[in-house]
Amino acid sequence: MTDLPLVPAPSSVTPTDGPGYVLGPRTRVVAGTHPEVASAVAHRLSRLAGFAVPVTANGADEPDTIVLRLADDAAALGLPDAGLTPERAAGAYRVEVTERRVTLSALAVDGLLHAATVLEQLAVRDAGAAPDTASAPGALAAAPAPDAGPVPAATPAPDAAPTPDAAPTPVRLPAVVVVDTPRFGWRGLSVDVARHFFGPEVLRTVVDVMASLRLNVLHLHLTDDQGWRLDVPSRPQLVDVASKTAVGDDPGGYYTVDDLAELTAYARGRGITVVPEIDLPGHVNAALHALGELTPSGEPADPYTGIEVGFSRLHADLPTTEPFLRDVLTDVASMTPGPYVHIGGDEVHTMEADEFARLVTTAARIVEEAGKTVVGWQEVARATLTPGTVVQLWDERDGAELVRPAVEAGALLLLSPASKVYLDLKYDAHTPIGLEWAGHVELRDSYDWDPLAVVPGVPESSVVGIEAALWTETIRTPDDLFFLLLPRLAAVAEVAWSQPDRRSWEDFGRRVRHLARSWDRAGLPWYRSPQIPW
Ligand code: TNX
Repeated sequence: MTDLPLVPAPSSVTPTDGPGYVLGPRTRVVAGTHPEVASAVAHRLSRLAGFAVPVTANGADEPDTIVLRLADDAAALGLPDAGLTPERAAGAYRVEVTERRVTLSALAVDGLLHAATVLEQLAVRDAGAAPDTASAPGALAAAPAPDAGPVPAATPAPDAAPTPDAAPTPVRLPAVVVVDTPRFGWRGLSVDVARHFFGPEVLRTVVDVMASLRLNVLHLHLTDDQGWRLDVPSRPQLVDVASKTAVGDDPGGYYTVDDLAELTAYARGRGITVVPEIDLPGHVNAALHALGELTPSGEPADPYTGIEVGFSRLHADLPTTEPFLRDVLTDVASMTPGPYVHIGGDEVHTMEADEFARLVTTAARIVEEAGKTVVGWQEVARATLTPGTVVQLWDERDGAELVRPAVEAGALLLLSPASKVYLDLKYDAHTPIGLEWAGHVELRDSYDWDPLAVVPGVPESSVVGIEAALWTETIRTPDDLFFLLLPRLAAVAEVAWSQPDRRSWEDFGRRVRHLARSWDRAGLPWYRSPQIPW
Protein backbone atom coordinates (compact mmCIF):
# COMPACT_ATOMS: atom_id res chain seq x y z
CA MET A 1 0.00 0.00 0.00
CA THR A 2 1.04 3.56 0.22
CA ASP A 3 1.44 6.27 2.80
CA LEU A 4 0.04 8.80 0.38
CA PRO A 5 -3.58 9.75 1.05
CA LEU A 6 -5.05 8.54 -2.24
CA VAL A 7 -8.69 7.36 -2.34
CA PRO A 8 -9.50 5.17 -4.18
CA ALA A 9 -6.25 3.26 -3.74
CA PRO A 10 -4.31 3.15 -7.03
CA SER A 11 -2.97 0.02 -8.69
CA SER A 12 0.62 1.11 -8.11
CA VAL A 13 2.35 3.94 -6.28
CA THR A 14 6.13 4.24 -6.43
CA PRO A 15 7.74 7.03 -4.42
CA THR A 16 10.88 8.29 -6.17
CA ASP A 17 13.91 10.25 -5.01
CA GLY A 18 13.90 13.96 -4.57
CA PRO A 19 11.77 16.66 -3.01
CA GLY A 20 9.02 16.56 -5.63
CA TYR A 21 7.62 19.52 -7.51
CA VAL A 22 6.68 22.84 -5.90
CA LEU A 23 3.98 24.82 -7.71
CA GLY A 24 5.38 28.30 -8.33
CA PRO A 25 5.11 31.43 -10.46
CA ARG A 26 6.84 29.72 -13.41
CA THR A 27 4.52 26.69 -13.42
CA ARG A 28 2.34 26.37 -16.50
CA VAL A 29 0.19 23.73 -18.11
CA VAL A 30 1.12 22.85 -21.69
CA ALA A 31 -2.02 22.64 -23.79
CA GLY A 32 -0.65 20.38 -26.52
CA THR A 33 -3.49 18.80 -28.46
CA HIS A 34 -6.04 19.06 -25.63
CA PRO A 35 -6.59 22.68 -24.67
CA GLU A 36 -9.91 22.03 -22.92
CA VAL A 37 -8.41 19.40 -20.64
CA ALA A 38 -5.41 21.65 -20.06
CA SER A 39 -7.62 24.46 -18.84
CA ALA A 40 -9.53 22.08 -16.56
CA VAL A 41 -6.21 20.91 -15.11
CA ALA A 42 -4.91 24.49 -14.82
CA HIS A 43 -8.05 25.49 -12.95
CA ARG A 44 -7.62 22.67 -10.44
CA LEU A 45 -3.96 23.55 -9.95
CA SER A 46 -4.77 27.24 -9.55
CA ARG A 47 -7.12 26.41 -6.72
CA LEU A 48 -4.51 24.27 -5.14
CA ALA A 49 -1.72 26.83 -5.53
CA GLY A 50 -3.74 29.89 -4.56
CA PHE A 51 -2.64 31.74 -7.71
CA ALA A 52 -3.48 31.42 -11.38
CA VAL A 53 -1.52 28.69 -13.16
CA PRO A 54 -1.52 29.63 -16.88
CA VAL A 55 -1.93 27.42 -19.92
CA THR A 56 0.63 27.75 -22.73
CA ALA A 57 0.42 26.32 -26.22
CA ASN A 58 3.70 24.42 -26.12
CA GLY A 59 6.98 23.95 -24.28
CA ALA A 60 6.53 20.35 -23.16
CA ASP A 61 10.30 19.85 -22.91
CA GLU A 62 10.89 22.81 -20.67
CA PRO A 63 11.05 22.75 -16.89
CA ASP A 64 8.18 23.90 -14.67
CA THR A 65 5.60 22.41 -16.98
CA ILE A 66 2.55 20.30 -16.31
CA VAL A 67 2.44 18.11 -19.40
CA LEU A 68 -0.61 16.14 -20.59
CA ARG A 69 -0.12 13.18 -22.88
CA LEU A 70 -2.62 10.87 -24.53
CA ALA A 71 -0.88 7.57 -25.15
CA ASP A 72 -1.83 5.03 -27.80
CA ASP A 73 -1.61 1.93 -25.71
CA ALA A 74 -1.56 0.74 -22.16
CA ALA A 75 2.09 -0.27 -22.36
CA ALA A 76 3.05 3.38 -22.84
CA LEU A 77 1.57 4.10 -19.40
CA GLY A 78 3.36 1.13 -17.89
CA LEU A 79 0.14 -0.87 -17.65
CA PRO A 80 -0.46 -4.46 -18.68
CA ASP A 81 -3.33 -4.34 -21.20
CA ALA A 82 -4.54 -7.88 -20.68
CA GLY A 83 -8.27 -7.78 -19.94
CA LEU A 84 -8.51 -4.01 -20.26
CA THR A 85 -12.00 -3.24 -21.62
CA PRO A 86 -12.52 0.11 -23.38
CA GLU A 87 -14.49 1.37 -20.36
CA ARG A 88 -11.69 0.52 -17.95
CA ALA A 89 -9.02 1.81 -20.32
CA ALA A 90 -10.80 5.19 -20.49
CA GLY A 91 -10.17 5.71 -16.78
CA ALA A 92 -6.54 4.59 -16.71
CA TYR A 93 -3.86 7.18 -16.03
CA ARG A 94 -0.23 7.71 -15.03
CA VAL A 95 1.05 10.56 -12.89
CA GLU A 96 4.77 11.24 -12.71
CA VAL A 97 6.06 13.99 -10.44
CA THR A 98 9.72 15.01 -10.51
CA GLU A 99 11.50 18.08 -9.23
CA ARG A 100 11.43 19.48 -12.77
CA ARG A 101 7.89 18.83 -13.96
CA VAL A 102 4.64 16.87 -13.66
CA THR A 103 3.49 14.55 -16.43
CA LEU A 104 -0.08 13.29 -16.65
CA SER A 105 -0.66 10.52 -19.19
CA ALA A 106 -3.77 8.57 -20.08
CA LEU A 107 -5.44 6.69 -22.90
CA ALA A 108 -8.46 9.03 -22.92
CA VAL A 109 -9.54 12.42 -21.63
CA ASP A 110 -11.28 10.83 -18.63
CA GLY A 111 -7.98 9.39 -17.45
CA LEU A 112 -6.33 12.82 -17.65
CA LEU A 113 -9.17 14.27 -15.55
CA HIS A 114 -8.70 11.53 -12.95
CA ALA A 115 -4.95 12.21 -12.93
CA ALA A 116 -5.64 15.86 -12.10
CA THR A 117 -7.71 14.81 -9.06
CA VAL A 118 -4.79 12.67 -7.94
CA LEU A 119 -2.61 15.81 -7.85
CA GLU A 120 -5.13 17.39 -5.47
CA GLN A 121 -4.98 14.42 -3.13
CA LEU A 122 -1.17 14.33 -3.30
CA ALA A 123 -0.63 18.01 -2.60
CA VAL A 124 1.29 18.95 0.52
CA ARG A 125 0.92 22.51 1.76
CA ASP A 126 4.13 23.91 3.09
CA ALA A 127 7.15 21.80 2.13
CA GLY A 128 7.78 19.05 4.63
CA ALA A 129 4.30 19.17 6.16
CA ALA A 130 2.28 16.02 6.59
CA PRO A 131 -0.15 15.30 3.75
CA ASP A 132 -3.14 15.97 5.98
CA THR A 133 -2.48 19.67 5.72
CA ALA A 134 -2.68 19.34 1.97
CA SER A 135 -4.82 21.04 -0.61
CA ALA A 136 -6.39 24.41 -0.94
CA PRO A 137 -9.89 25.51 0.04
CA GLY A 138 -12.43 24.18 -2.38
CA ALA A 139 -10.19 21.30 -3.32
CA LEU A 140 -13.25 19.35 -4.37
CA ALA A 141 -14.32 21.81 -7.00
CA ALA A 142 -12.94 21.53 -10.47
CA ALA A 143 -12.75 23.42 -13.72
CA PRO A 144 -14.91 26.46 -14.36
CA ALA A 145 -18.01 25.71 -16.32
CA PRO A 146 -19.89 28.19 -18.45
CA ASP A 147 -22.89 27.57 -16.23
CA ALA A 148 -21.08 28.06 -12.93
CA GLY A 149 -23.84 29.50 -10.82
CA PRO A 150 -24.85 29.75 -7.19
CA VAL A 151 -23.69 27.01 -4.86
CA PRO A 152 -25.74 25.57 -2.02
CA ALA A 153 -25.62 27.16 1.38
CA ALA A 154 -23.41 24.36 2.66
CA THR A 155 -20.61 25.18 0.23
CA PRO A 156 -18.36 28.23 0.22
CA ALA A 157 -17.98 30.00 -3.11
CA PRO A 158 -15.66 27.73 -5.10
CA ASP A 159 -13.76 30.62 -6.60
CA ALA A 160 -13.05 32.35 -3.32
CA ALA A 161 -9.67 33.95 -3.86
CA PRO A 162 -6.98 33.78 -1.20
CA THR A 163 -6.91 36.94 0.91
CA PRO A 164 -4.84 39.48 -1.05
CA ASP A 165 -2.23 40.16 1.63
CA ALA A 166 -1.66 36.52 2.61
CA ALA A 167 1.00 35.00 0.34
CA PRO A 168 -0.19 31.47 -0.49
CA THR A 169 1.63 28.69 1.31
CA PRO A 170 3.77 26.79 -1.20
CA VAL A 171 2.17 23.63 -2.44
CA ARG A 172 4.41 20.63 -3.05
CA LEU A 173 3.64 17.45 -4.94
CA PRO A 174 5.79 14.58 -3.65
CA ALA A 175 8.09 12.79 -6.12
CA VAL A 176 6.14 9.73 -7.20
CA VAL A 177 4.97 7.58 -10.07
CA VAL A 178 1.32 6.51 -9.85
CA VAL A 179 0.04 4.03 -12.45
CA ASP A 180 -3.61 3.17 -12.17
CA THR A 181 -6.56 1.46 -13.87
CA PRO A 182 -10.08 1.17 -12.47
CA ARG A 183 -11.35 -2.31 -11.67
CA PHE A 184 -14.81 -1.49 -13.06
CA GLY A 185 -15.82 0.84 -15.89
CA TRP A 186 -19.08 2.02 -14.23
CA ARG A 187 -18.55 3.72 -10.89
CA GLY A 188 -21.79 5.45 -10.14
CA LEU A 189 -24.08 7.26 -7.81
CA SER A 190 -27.85 7.37 -8.24
CA VAL A 191 -29.65 10.37 -6.75
CA ASP A 192 -33.43 10.39 -6.25
CA VAL A 193 -34.55 13.94 -7.07
CA ALA A 194 -38.21 12.85 -7.21
CA ARG A 195 -39.04 12.27 -3.53
CA HIS A 196 -37.26 15.53 -2.69
CA PHE A 197 -36.04 17.91 -5.35
CA PHE A 198 -32.46 19.20 -5.40
CA GLY A 199 -31.59 21.95 -7.87
CA PRO A 200 -28.74 21.99 -10.38
CA GLU A 201 -26.41 23.81 -8.00
CA VAL A 202 -26.63 21.03 -5.42
CA LEU A 203 -26.06 18.46 -8.14
CA ARG A 204 -22.95 20.34 -9.29
CA THR A 205 -21.53 19.96 -5.78
CA VAL A 206 -22.44 16.26 -5.91
CA VAL A 207 -20.58 16.05 -9.24
CA ASP A 208 -17.53 17.74 -7.69
CA VAL A 209 -17.49 15.24 -4.83
CA MET A 210 -17.93 12.34 -7.26
CA ALA A 211 -15.12 13.57 -9.51
CA SER A 212 -12.78 13.87 -6.54
CA LEU A 213 -13.36 10.13 -5.92
CA ARG A 214 -12.90 9.27 -9.60
CA LEU A 215 -16.52 8.14 -9.97
CA ASN A 216 -17.88 8.43 -13.50
CA VAL A 217 -21.68 7.94 -13.66
CA LEU A 218 -24.38 10.18 -12.15
CA HIS A 219 -27.75 8.44 -12.44
CA LEU A 220 -30.71 10.75 -11.87
CA HIS A 221 -33.97 9.18 -10.67
CA LEU A 222 -36.11 11.89 -12.25
CA THR A 223 -39.64 10.59 -11.76
CA ASP A 224 -41.60 8.80 -9.08
CA ASP A 225 -45.01 8.79 -7.41
CA GLN A 226 -44.33 12.05 -5.61
CA GLY A 227 -43.08 14.24 -8.46
CA TRP A 228 -41.99 14.56 -12.09
CA ARG A 229 -38.69 16.47 -12.32
CA LEU A 230 -37.77 16.81 -15.98
CA ASP A 231 -39.45 18.96 -18.59
CA VAL A 232 -40.30 16.67 -21.50
CA PRO A 233 -41.10 18.99 -24.42
CA SER A 234 -43.68 16.69 -26.03
CA ARG A 235 -45.62 16.45 -22.74
CA PRO A 236 -45.43 19.81 -20.98
CA GLN A 237 -48.26 18.85 -18.59
CA LEU A 238 -45.89 16.50 -16.76
CA VAL A 239 -43.95 19.31 -15.11
CA ASP A 240 -46.75 21.88 -15.31
CA VAL A 241 -48.96 19.69 -13.13
CA ALA A 242 -46.79 17.12 -11.39
CA SER A 243 -43.53 18.84 -10.45
CA LYS A 244 -44.96 20.86 -7.59
CA THR A 245 -45.22 18.08 -5.02
CA ALA A 246 -42.67 16.20 -2.92
CA VAL A 247 -42.66 13.88 0.09
CA GLY A 248 -44.29 15.40 3.16
CA ASP A 249 -45.70 18.32 1.14
CA ASP A 250 -42.21 19.82 0.87
CA PRO A 251 -41.55 22.07 -2.12
CA GLY A 252 -41.15 20.45 -5.53
CA GLY A 253 -39.25 21.62 -8.58
CA TYR A 254 -37.98 20.41 -11.93
CA TYR A 255 -35.16 20.73 -14.45
CA THR A 256 -35.69 22.51 -17.73
CA VAL A 257 -34.21 21.08 -20.92
CA ASP A 258 -31.39 23.62 -20.55
CA ASP A 259 -30.80 22.71 -16.89
CA LEU A 260 -30.24 19.09 -17.86
CA ALA A 261 -28.00 20.05 -20.80
CA GLU A 262 -25.88 22.33 -18.61
CA LEU A 263 -25.58 19.81 -15.81
CA THR A 264 -24.65 17.11 -18.30
CA ALA A 265 -21.92 19.34 -19.77
CA TYR A 266 -20.65 20.24 -16.30
CA ALA A 267 -20.44 16.54 -15.41
CA ARG A 268 -18.77 15.64 -18.72
CA GLY A 269 -16.08 18.24 -18.04
CA ARG A 270 -15.28 16.23 -14.91
CA GLY A 271 -15.31 12.78 -16.51
CA ILE A 272 -18.88 11.95 -15.46
CA THR A 273 -21.71 10.65 -17.66
CA VAL A 274 -25.29 11.48 -16.66
CA VAL A 275 -27.83 8.64 -16.95
CA PRO A 276 -31.45 9.87 -16.82
CA GLU A 277 -34.09 7.53 -15.37
CA ILE A 278 -37.80 7.61 -16.13
CA ASP A 279 -39.24 5.02 -13.73
CA LEU A 280 -41.78 2.74 -15.46
CA PRO A 281 -44.22 0.96 -15.44
CA GLY A 282 -44.66 1.50 -11.67
CA HIS A 283 -43.69 4.51 -9.54
CA VAL A 284 -45.78 6.60 -11.97
CA ASN A 285 -48.34 8.36 -9.79
CA ALA A 286 -46.98 11.79 -10.78
CA ALA A 287 -47.54 10.96 -14.46
CA LEU A 288 -51.06 9.66 -13.71
CA HIS A 289 -51.74 12.88 -11.81
CA ALA A 290 -50.62 15.02 -14.77
CA LEU A 291 -52.20 12.91 -17.54
CA GLY A 292 -55.64 11.48 -16.76
CA GLU A 293 -55.59 9.70 -20.13
CA LEU A 294 -53.17 7.17 -18.59
CA THR A 295 -55.73 5.88 -16.05
CA PRO A 296 -58.57 3.46 -16.91
CA SER A 297 -61.22 5.94 -15.74
CA GLY A 298 -59.65 8.81 -17.65
CA GLU A 299 -59.55 10.78 -14.41
CA PRO A 300 -56.22 12.11 -13.18
CA ALA A 301 -54.87 10.43 -10.05
CA ASP A 302 -54.64 12.44 -6.84
CA PRO A 303 -51.17 13.72 -5.99
CA TYR A 304 -49.20 11.52 -3.59
CA THR A 305 -46.75 12.77 -0.95
CA GLY A 306 -46.32 9.69 1.27
CA ILE A 307 -43.50 7.14 1.10
CA GLU A 308 -45.24 3.87 0.26
CA VAL A 309 -44.10 2.10 -2.90
CA GLY A 310 -45.54 -0.31 -5.46
CA PHE A 311 -49.12 0.96 -5.83
CA SER A 312 -49.11 2.97 -9.07
CA ARG A 313 -48.92 1.54 -12.58
CA LEU A 314 -49.35 2.09 -16.28
CA HIS A 315 -51.90 0.02 -18.21
CA ALA A 316 -50.64 -1.88 -21.24
CA ASP A 317 -54.16 -2.12 -22.71
CA LEU A 318 -54.90 1.59 -22.78
CA PRO A 319 -54.30 3.05 -26.27
CA THR A 320 -52.71 6.12 -24.68
CA THR A 321 -49.92 4.21 -22.93
CA GLU A 322 -47.62 3.36 -25.82
CA PRO A 323 -47.72 6.91 -27.30
CA PHE A 324 -46.88 8.23 -23.83
CA LEU A 325 -43.88 5.90 -23.57
CA ARG A 326 -42.77 6.79 -27.07
CA ASP A 327 -43.02 10.55 -26.59
CA VAL A 328 -41.33 10.62 -23.20
CA LEU A 329 -38.53 8.12 -23.83
CA THR A 330 -37.72 9.49 -27.29
CA ASP A 331 -37.48 13.02 -25.88
CA VAL A 332 -35.33 11.88 -22.96
CA ALA A 333 -33.04 9.92 -25.30
CA SER A 334 -32.57 13.02 -27.43
CA MET A 335 -31.83 15.12 -24.35
CA THR A 336 -28.95 12.93 -23.16
CA PRO A 337 -25.65 12.81 -25.08
CA GLY A 338 -24.63 9.76 -23.05
CA PRO A 339 -25.21 6.20 -24.25
CA TYR A 340 -27.76 5.14 -21.59
CA VAL A 341 -31.42 5.66 -20.65
CA HIS A 342 -32.69 4.02 -17.45
CA ILE A 343 -36.30 2.79 -17.61
CA GLY A 344 -36.75 1.86 -13.93
CA GLY A 345 -38.85 -1.29 -13.71
CA ASP A 346 -38.78 -1.68 -9.91
CA GLU A 347 -41.47 -2.62 -7.45
CA VAL A 348 -44.66 -2.97 -9.46
CA HIS A 349 -46.83 -4.79 -6.95
CA THR A 350 -50.16 -4.56 -8.74
CA MET A 351 -49.52 -6.10 -12.16
CA GLU A 352 -49.41 -9.58 -13.66
CA ALA A 353 -46.05 -10.76 -14.97
CA ASP A 354 -47.21 -10.76 -18.62
CA GLU A 355 -48.35 -7.18 -18.61
CA PHE A 356 -45.16 -6.09 -16.82
CA ALA A 357 -43.01 -7.86 -19.42
CA ARG A 358 -45.00 -6.28 -22.26
CA LEU A 359 -44.55 -2.77 -20.89
CA VAL A 360 -40.83 -3.25 -20.20
CA THR A 361 -40.29 -4.68 -23.66
CA THR A 362 -42.12 -1.75 -25.27
CA ALA A 363 -40.15 0.82 -23.28
CA ALA A 364 -36.84 -0.94 -24.00
CA ARG A 365 -37.57 -1.12 -27.72
CA ILE A 366 -38.31 2.62 -27.87
CA VAL A 367 -35.06 3.45 -26.07
CA GLU A 368 -33.09 1.17 -28.39
CA GLU A 369 -34.73 2.65 -31.48
CA ALA A 370 -33.57 6.03 -30.19
CA GLY A 371 -30.02 4.66 -30.23
CA LYS A 372 -29.47 4.20 -26.50
CA THR A 373 -28.59 1.25 -24.29
CA VAL A 374 -31.27 0.31 -21.76
CA VAL A 375 -30.61 0.22 -18.03
CA GLY A 376 -33.24 -1.15 -15.65
CA TRP A 377 -33.65 -2.23 -12.04
CA GLN A 378 -33.31 -5.97 -11.44
CA GLU A 379 -37.02 -6.69 -12.06
CA VAL A 380 -36.58 -5.98 -15.79
CA ALA A 381 -34.76 -9.33 -15.91
CA ARG A 382 -38.30 -10.85 -15.99
CA ALA A 383 -38.66 -9.57 -19.57
CA THR A 384 -36.60 -10.76 -22.54
CA LEU A 385 -33.70 -8.33 -22.84
CA THR A 386 -31.39 -7.38 -25.67
CA PRO A 387 -27.82 -8.54 -24.90
CA GLY A 388 -25.83 -5.64 -23.49
CA THR A 389 -28.80 -4.30 -21.48
CA VAL A 390 -27.61 -3.20 -18.04
CA VAL A 391 -29.50 -4.82 -15.15
CA GLN A 392 -29.12 -3.08 -11.81
CA LEU A 393 -29.32 -5.39 -8.81
CA TRP A 394 -30.62 -3.72 -5.65
CA ASP A 395 -32.65 -6.13 -3.50
CA GLU A 396 -30.45 -8.95 -2.24
CA ARG A 397 -33.46 -10.98 -1.10
CA ASP A 398 -34.14 -12.18 -4.64
CA GLY A 399 -31.73 -10.23 -6.81
CA ALA A 400 -29.19 -12.95 -7.53
CA GLU A 401 -31.71 -15.53 -8.72
CA LEU A 402 -33.61 -12.92 -10.72
CA VAL A 403 -30.63 -11.55 -12.63
CA ARG A 404 -28.56 -14.70 -13.13
CA PRO A 405 -30.50 -16.04 -16.16
CA ALA A 406 -30.52 -12.58 -17.75
CA VAL A 407 -26.76 -12.24 -17.28
CA GLU A 408 -26.25 -15.70 -18.74
CA ALA A 409 -28.28 -14.51 -21.75
CA GLY A 410 -25.98 -11.52 -22.26
CA ALA A 411 -27.16 -8.76 -19.92
CA LEU A 412 -24.54 -6.83 -17.97
CA LEU A 413 -24.75 -6.50 -14.21
CA LEU A 414 -24.61 -3.26 -12.26
CA LEU A 415 -24.31 -3.86 -8.53
CA SER A 416 -26.24 -1.76 -6.02
CA PRO A 417 -26.81 -4.21 -3.14
CA ALA A 418 -28.88 -2.24 -0.63
CA SER A 419 -27.13 -3.51 2.49
CA LYS A 420 -23.81 -2.14 1.19
CA VAL A 421 -24.43 0.84 -1.06
CA TYR A 422 -27.89 2.25 -0.26
CA LEU A 423 -26.60 5.42 1.26
CA ASP A 424 -30.10 6.50 2.32
CA LEU A 425 -30.08 3.77 4.99
CA LYS A 426 -29.21 4.86 8.53
CA TYR A 427 -25.62 4.39 9.71
CA ASP A 428 -26.93 3.03 13.03
CA ALA A 429 -30.03 3.20 15.21
CA HIS A 430 -29.18 6.77 16.27
CA THR A 431 -28.89 8.30 12.81
CA PRO A 432 -31.52 11.05 12.75
CA ILE A 433 -32.51 10.57 9.10
CA GLY A 434 -32.57 7.60 6.75
CA LEU A 435 -34.52 4.40 6.21
CA GLU A 436 -33.86 0.99 7.76
CA TRP A 437 -35.60 -1.55 5.54
CA ALA A 438 -32.34 -3.34 4.62
CA GLY A 439 -30.70 -2.76 8.01
CA HIS A 440 -28.10 -0.20 9.01
CA VAL A 441 -25.12 0.58 6.79
CA GLU A 442 -22.04 1.69 8.71
CA LEU A 443 -18.95 2.85 6.85
CA ARG A 444 -17.30 -0.54 7.06
CA ASP A 445 -20.40 -2.22 5.62
CA SER A 446 -20.03 -0.05 2.52
CA TYR A 447 -16.34 -0.94 2.32
CA ASP A 448 -15.86 -4.57 3.28
CA TRP A 449 -17.64 -6.57 0.61
CA ASP A 450 -16.81 -8.58 -2.42
CA PRO A 451 -18.64 -7.50 -5.58
CA LEU A 452 -18.22 -10.96 -7.10
CA ALA A 453 -19.99 -12.62 -4.16
CA VAL A 454 -23.29 -10.76 -4.74
CA VAL A 455 -24.31 -13.05 -7.60
CA PRO A 456 -22.12 -16.10 -7.02
CA GLY A 457 -20.71 -17.59 -10.20
CA VAL A 458 -21.15 -14.53 -12.40
CA PRO A 459 -17.84 -13.76 -14.12
CA GLU A 460 -16.18 -10.40 -13.49
CA SER A 461 -16.48 -9.63 -17.19
CA SER A 462 -20.30 -9.54 -16.83
CA VAL A 463 -20.13 -6.95 -14.06
CA VAL A 464 -20.07 -3.42 -15.51
CA GLY A 465 -19.63 -1.87 -12.14
CA ILE A 466 -21.01 -0.59 -8.88
CA GLU A 467 -23.45 2.18 -8.13
CA ALA A 468 -24.34 3.73 -4.78
CA ALA A 469 -27.91 4.99 -4.38
CA LEU A 470 -29.33 7.86 -2.42
CA TRP A 471 -33.12 7.74 -2.09
CA THR A 472 -34.52 10.90 -0.65
CA GLU A 473 -37.70 10.05 1.24
CA THR A 474 -36.07 11.37 4.46
CA ILE A 475 -33.52 13.71 2.88
CA ARG A 476 -34.86 17.27 2.82
CA THR A 477 -31.79 19.52 2.63
CA PRO A 478 -28.34 19.53 1.00
CA ASP A 479 -26.84 19.07 4.48
CA ASP A 480 -28.92 15.89 4.96
CA LEU A 481 -27.74 14.69 1.58
CA PHE A 482 -24.00 15.14 2.15
CA PHE A 483 -24.25 13.78 5.71
CA LEU A 484 -25.56 10.47 4.35
CA LEU A 485 -23.22 10.49 1.34
CA LEU A 486 -19.96 11.11 3.21
CA PRO A 487 -17.89 9.20 4.08
CA ARG A 488 -19.70 6.15 2.64
CA LEU A 489 -19.37 7.31 -0.97
CA ALA A 490 -15.58 7.18 -0.58
CA ALA A 491 -15.85 3.53 0.53
CA VAL A 492 -18.02 2.61 -2.45
CA ALA A 493 -15.65 4.46 -4.80
CA GLU A 494 -12.76 2.34 -3.57
CA VAL A 495 -14.71 -0.92 -3.94
CA ALA A 496 -15.52 0.11 -7.52
CA TRP A 497 -12.03 1.30 -8.45
CA SER A 498 -9.40 -0.67 -6.56
CA GLN A 499 -8.35 -4.27 -7.09
CA PRO A 500 -9.06 -6.45 -4.03
CA ASP A 501 -5.36 -6.93 -3.31
CA ARG A 502 -4.83 -3.17 -3.25
CA ARG A 503 -7.34 -2.37 -0.55
CA SER A 504 -7.87 -3.10 3.13
CA TRP A 505 -10.14 -1.59 5.75
CA GLU A 506 -7.25 -0.50 7.99
CA ASP A 507 -5.43 1.21 5.17
CA PHE A 508 -8.63 2.86 3.91
CA GLY A 509 -9.28 4.22 7.40
CA ARG A 510 -5.89 5.88 7.42
CA ARG A 511 -6.37 7.45 3.99
CA VAL A 512 -10.03 8.52 4.28
CA ARG A 513 -9.16 10.75 7.26
CA HIS A 514 -7.33 13.07 4.87
CA LEU A 515 -10.34 13.30 2.59
CA ALA A 516 -12.47 14.43 5.52
CA ARG A 517 -10.26 17.53 5.78
CA SER A 518 -11.12 18.42 2.20
CA TRP A 519 -14.85 17.99 2.98
CA ASP A 520 -14.42 20.33 5.92
CA ARG A 521 -12.67 22.89 3.74
CA ALA A 522 -15.49 22.67 1.20
CA GLY A 523 -18.05 23.17 4.00
CA LEU A 524 -19.66 19.78 3.44
CA PRO A 525 -21.21 17.98 6.40
CA TRP A 526 -20.14 14.35 6.89
CA TYR A 527 -20.73 11.55 9.39
CA ARG A 528 -18.00 10.96 11.98
CA SER A 529 -18.23 7.20 11.95
CA PRO A 530 -16.95 5.77 15.26
CA GLN A 531 -15.21 3.09 13.19
CA ILE A 532 -12.43 5.53 12.15
CA PRO A 533 -10.01 7.51 14.36
CA TRP A 534 -10.65 10.77 12.54
C1 TNX B 1 -36.44 0.71 -2.84
S1 TNX B 1 -34.48 0.44 -4.86
C2 TNX B 1 -36.80 1.44 -3.97
C3 TNX B 1 -37.02 2.87 -3.84
C4 TNX B 1 -36.97 3.34 -2.42
C5 TNX B 1 -35.79 2.69 -1.73
C6 TNX B 1 -35.58 3.18 -0.34
C7 TNX B 1 -35.58 0.56 -5.76
C8 TNX B 1 -35.27 0.21 -7.11
N1 TNX B 1 -36.75 0.94 -5.25
O1 TNX B 1 -38.26 3.21 -4.44
O2 TNX B 1 -36.83 4.72 -2.42
O3 TNX B 1 -35.99 1.31 -1.72
O4 TNX B 1 -34.38 2.70 0.21
